[in-house]
Amino acid sequence: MSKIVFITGATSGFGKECARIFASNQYKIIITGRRKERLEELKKELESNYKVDVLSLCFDVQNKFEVFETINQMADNWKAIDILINNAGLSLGRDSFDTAEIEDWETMMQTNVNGLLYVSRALLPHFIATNKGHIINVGSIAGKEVYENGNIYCASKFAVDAISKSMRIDLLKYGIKVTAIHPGAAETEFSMVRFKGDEEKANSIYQGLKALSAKDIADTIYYTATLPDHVCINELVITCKQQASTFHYHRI
Ligand code: NDP
Ligand code: 8X3
Repeated sequence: MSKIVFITGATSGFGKECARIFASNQYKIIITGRRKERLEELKKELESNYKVDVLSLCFDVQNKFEVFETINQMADNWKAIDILINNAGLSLGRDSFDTAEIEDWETMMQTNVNGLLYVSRALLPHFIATNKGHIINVGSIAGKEVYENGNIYCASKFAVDAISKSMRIDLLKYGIKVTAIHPGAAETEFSMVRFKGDEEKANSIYQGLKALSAKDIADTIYYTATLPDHVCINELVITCKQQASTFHYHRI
């Protein structure tokens, strides 16, 4: 029987590439995000290219009610989820603590932290019922080291790191594996979102770098998800070879 993977933030970047790699390996896929048209497009692509079942769920992870309602209303045949990839997230702004927009902070915390908590709790009963499952949380190198003007984005990803560690301990008794993936700079829509559509600023992040691609991260996630059942990668920090920390880059 095909395994089921539930992916948050599948309309772009890492999440979209995860959907592709799992579908190409005959998993049943649940794709989620706020942009309905993108979800529908991706569903068609996966169904047509890989002949797999795809369920598309459109919701905002910040909205606790929407998250629980949507997940509770899934048909029973979709509820036996094997893998949850908590990937939806964003950074908004790269400003000093004293001038950053408070609304940006709120959105980052509500999305990167609360959203991950809501989705995880809403799905946990299905994992617990079967005494198995794998939760893969996408953190960041920004959740390992803070950097200038990274403030609350870093805080949200430090929280993902702590939550992943806590989940691993508390869910041990249910046979649920928890893996945290912490990427460095990767070229997706991330910087366009962070800099609110300012293409020049967004592109400058990747200047002189062969940055990670969404596929690099999806391949890594797929690897961690397909190891023998008794093996659990706890966490991985992954950068391109031109990055050594949040501060040290060798740009050419
Ligand atoms: P993208 O901007 O390309 O993708 C982000 C995804 O998150 C989109 O599918 C978006 O969907 C979804 N998302 C954002 N907010 C919400 C929300 N409120 N509700 C539901 N879905 C939401 O960025 P990446 O693929 O790069 O980012 C994926 C994750 O990786 C994030 O958690 C990010 O912090 C992390 N990360 C990224 C790095 C990078 O350099 N790119 C490095 C380290 C970590 P939609 O807008 O349709 O809702
Ligand atoms: C994204 C990587 O270094 O821009 O999480 O914060 S960084």
